[in-house]
Amino acid sequence: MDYNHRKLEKKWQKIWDREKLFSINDFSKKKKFYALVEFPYPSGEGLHVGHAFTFTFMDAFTRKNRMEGKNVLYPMGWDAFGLPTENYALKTGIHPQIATNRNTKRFREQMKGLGLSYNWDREVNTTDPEYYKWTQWIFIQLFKHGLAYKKEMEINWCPACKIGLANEEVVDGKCERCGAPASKKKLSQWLLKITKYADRLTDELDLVDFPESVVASQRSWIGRSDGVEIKFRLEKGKDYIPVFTTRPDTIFGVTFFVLAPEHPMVESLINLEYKAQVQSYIKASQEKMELERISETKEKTGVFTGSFVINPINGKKIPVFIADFVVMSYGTGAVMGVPAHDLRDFAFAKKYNLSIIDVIKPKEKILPKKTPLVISDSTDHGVYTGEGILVNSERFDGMPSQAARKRISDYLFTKGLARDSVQYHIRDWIFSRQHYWGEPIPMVYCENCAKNGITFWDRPEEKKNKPLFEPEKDLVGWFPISENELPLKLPKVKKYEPAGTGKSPLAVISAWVNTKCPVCGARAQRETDTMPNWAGSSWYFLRYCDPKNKKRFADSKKLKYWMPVDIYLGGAEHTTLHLLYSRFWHKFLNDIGMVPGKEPYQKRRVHGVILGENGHRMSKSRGNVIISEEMIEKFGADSLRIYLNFIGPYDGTFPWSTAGIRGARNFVERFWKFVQSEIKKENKKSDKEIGILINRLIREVGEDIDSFKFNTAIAKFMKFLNETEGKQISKKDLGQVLKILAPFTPFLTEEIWRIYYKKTSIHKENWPKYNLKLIKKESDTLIIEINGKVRDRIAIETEISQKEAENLALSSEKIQKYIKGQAIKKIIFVPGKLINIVI
Ligand code: ANZ
Ligand code: ZN
Repeated sequence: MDYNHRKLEKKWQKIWDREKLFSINDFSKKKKFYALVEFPYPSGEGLHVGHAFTFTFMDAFTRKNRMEGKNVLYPMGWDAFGLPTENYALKTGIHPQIATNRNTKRFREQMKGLGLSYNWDREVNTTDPEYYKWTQWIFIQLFKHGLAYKKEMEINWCPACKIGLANEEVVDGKCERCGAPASKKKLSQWLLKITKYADRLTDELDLVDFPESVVASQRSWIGRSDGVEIKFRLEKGKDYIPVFTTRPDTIFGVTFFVLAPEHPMVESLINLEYKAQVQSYIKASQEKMELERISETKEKTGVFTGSFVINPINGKKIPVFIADFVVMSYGTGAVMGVPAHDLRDFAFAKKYNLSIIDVIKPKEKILPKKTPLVISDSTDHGVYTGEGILVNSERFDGMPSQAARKRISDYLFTKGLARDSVQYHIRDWIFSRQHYWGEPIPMVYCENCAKNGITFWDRPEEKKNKPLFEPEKDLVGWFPISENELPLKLPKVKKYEPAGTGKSPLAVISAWVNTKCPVCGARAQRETDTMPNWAGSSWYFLRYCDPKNKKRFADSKKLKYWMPVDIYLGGAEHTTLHLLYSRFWHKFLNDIGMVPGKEPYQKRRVHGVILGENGHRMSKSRGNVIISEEMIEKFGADSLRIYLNFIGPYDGTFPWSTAGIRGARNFVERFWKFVQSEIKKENKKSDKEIGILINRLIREVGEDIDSFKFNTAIAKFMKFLNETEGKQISKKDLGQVLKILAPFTPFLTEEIWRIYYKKTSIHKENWPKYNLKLIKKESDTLIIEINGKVRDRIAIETEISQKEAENLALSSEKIQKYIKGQAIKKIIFVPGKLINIVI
């Protein structure tokens, strides 16, 4: 029988579809297992081999879990809102929904071609109104609970895309999508208060199994900073201005004081003499973007106000400046300047010739007691930002900085001049986009109600519902549409171009915009912004638990059965945004009693990347994209799967290699021929050593799959084939091998299985058990070294003890020659492998 992958793979695809081989039941008595891979954006190019890489090893993993008797939820869907499809519509006039449907169809076929064993009856699509109905519904709940608000905001603006950008979409000052330099624009935006969850998003990372690098970048993105607020009194008048600092131990080193240009106290502090200068400075800084202002490398600028504050620790007079490296959105918008120990303060002090006082000395540089300490304004001054010992700090001198931090704040606490403060770098999530191809934000603005000062929470029927968080003040006139009007569908438009005025294309469809106020019935307008493409992916894992539910986003019993996701595989690029946003939504839904558990994902793993054959990232513009369909056509899905599993560790980065996939194809063919030749020999027993080899293979392949070492699993099959070719193997034993190879080459193993073994699928078989006793008897080689040099090798049983190994080694004739008359200092033993005698 020839190995014709085209015929064979098409045939099984059809049969599996017909038999609904991988569909599952909720509430089965089997142990549930929820395996999730990030759903793709269905681009027009189709599935490339990088997609195939990440999907195919997860597929092997889930197939093994299924064979072990678990009820495996392994769904797939489409994260289909977004700019590329909208831009395509702009260019071609083809409705984004039509393009999306075409692309998803192609993706689905290609995934089936690859033999991916998804629960296809649970597919979701974020652009399906039956899906985004619930995305809108969740938004309404967020609004009702005080977590969505509207604010006139200076946003990052891409003049080329004519779209507002979230901070994370601006990379090096440029639009992430098109590369044009980003500018600023004032727009009224919807924001979500992710900041209210900042503490839990940090702390509750302890509850989950995420790679350390993921935990670290989530923590640093949230940027929790524990410090103190210290009040500085104005020299004139009674007012105090608080600063936020993480280094109260440096307070004796304060030589200037800085307010953000937007600080509310600025006005009252400006001395007449300096007024003109200060005002022109404030105007200039309004033109800059926040990112530019806080950049470490940009030149620090500022102006003197003519006023002074008093340092609460020693009563010293400190000049007050206004400088735009201090931002109003962090801490208190005011900073105590310590140039000796802070880089930005240092640059500022240099520029404006302010004095620099060392107050922390690195431990090793502590000066002998009698040396007079120089209060320095010298030019050869460096900045020391580390920990050390206090100097120039009166009664705190000689104290380690960490201890001084506490002592100084305690002293100020008792005087009522300080309090603990925790700050977070994370900002509220800007949730408005001025685009067509996204979920319409289901809100209505009523001028009439706004005039009467009515908010959503003022309505009598809302009085008894207590929002989780205090709503923002300026939301008069804004109301969600009634929940039974959901989904609020995207209207048909003639043009997909953003209005360019900052409004979305929906703004020009007056029939859609004009509506009635859900509260007073007066004429009102719909919100015309749409949601960011992060919205649909923030809760899709919940919908998979119950994708067809019409009454709820998912039934609570089903959620309870399936959640949390046991393993979530995704890309490194989704570490900070998608992962944070979806954890935030899940925590909120948990707070309002809609989902079980605090965290949605129990385990996160980050997959690697397949580069183009030339070692560059695959991209259409580089022309190095390898489409999996073409590889499947040429080499077969089983060979592609073997190649991608074998290429290296799942989290590595590898260039595609056509030679590599040829090698994989050779292995597949060899295996095919091996089976063909063995299976014909009737009624035979396996050779004795085959039994041992197979037991070992079952154990090792199983362990490798469990620990995501797919490449070494494949290597073991290759070794096995080398060791077995030419020997006798029984049909039963061969069946065991087929079963454990089935997760990797589902087509080929199914073909053989259904011809020679059973009428039912191999993929419904149980994962084989191994016999530990047989493995234990297996012999191995013990390497014996003297002082790290190999001196002998002896055959042993794998699991001998150190004592046994020592006895064996010391009784070897070769070894005895070396150790004769020598003292043995140490013996190092690596079980089953090596013993090293140090003499
Ligand atoms: C005095 C000081 C001395 C500071 C020193 C640092 C080192 P993180 O760790 O990121 O929280 N800061 C506070 N509010 C600011 C604002 N609105 N704009 C710009 N900078 C601000 O940083 C905390 C430090 O950032 C604070 O501690 C403050 O400078 C500065 F040797 O206070 B520090
Ligand atoms: Zn109204």
